[in-house]
Amino acid sequence: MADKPHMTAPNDPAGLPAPRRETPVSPLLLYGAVDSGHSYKVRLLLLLTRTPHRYQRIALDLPRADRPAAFVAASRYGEVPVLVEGDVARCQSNAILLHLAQRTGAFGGLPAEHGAIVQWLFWEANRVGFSVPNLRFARRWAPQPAQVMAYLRDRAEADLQALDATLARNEFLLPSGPTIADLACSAYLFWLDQAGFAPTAYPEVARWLNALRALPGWTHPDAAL
Ligand SMILES: N[C@@H](CCC(=O)N[C@@H](CS)C(=O)NCC(=O)O)C(=O)O
Repeated sequence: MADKPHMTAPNDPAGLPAPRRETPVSPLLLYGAVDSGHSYKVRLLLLLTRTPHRYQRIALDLPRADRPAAFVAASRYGEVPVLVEGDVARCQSNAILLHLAQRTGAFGGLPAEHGAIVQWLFWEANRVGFSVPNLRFARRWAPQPAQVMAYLRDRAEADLQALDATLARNEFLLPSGPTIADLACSAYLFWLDQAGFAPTAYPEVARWLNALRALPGWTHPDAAL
């Protein structure tokens, strides 16, 4: 990565070095965007773990080439979120969650749960992290033909049903308590009404979202992003 302006302090006009900072600049920089549940998962984990970081919002309505050069350089897939740490730029929200769980030692579950957590992250990427955001996007910003809307709605219903059935047996997705699996799978569900679902339509999901809201440091996506 070429661009690391946030890592350097400016010199003064006389050419003297900048005074030593009392608090070092955070080495973590998260690029995210409003309305992006994928960004929200990562931001929420940083907030819940009180991990020092900077957050920079990217305007996704700009064409990719017109976004800030440092972000374009860091974002391998042109998408948010991206977590920059020194010379390393990490993409893909669930991969970032896995990294941060290891880095912080929090929300990673028990060692025996790691395989199940990874399975939930892959499930989320292909199921509830696809269906609900696309349905919400279509309803709010980009209406689609009826057949497409029905397809998205059917998929979202199946995914919410699957979550509801699991959560009827467990308080969180994994027995040990809240993990990155919960953060990933719930991210877009704090906007469930915008996808056209009543908050109480899936009672176990509703209970689970309330349990997540009760975590110290939990922040609604509209405020976090
Ligand atoms: N699989 C990716 C999905 C990321 C994604 O879809 N990001 C969207 C916002 S939620 C984005 O950056 N869209 C803008 C674009 O593609 O130009 C992840 O989990 O990080």
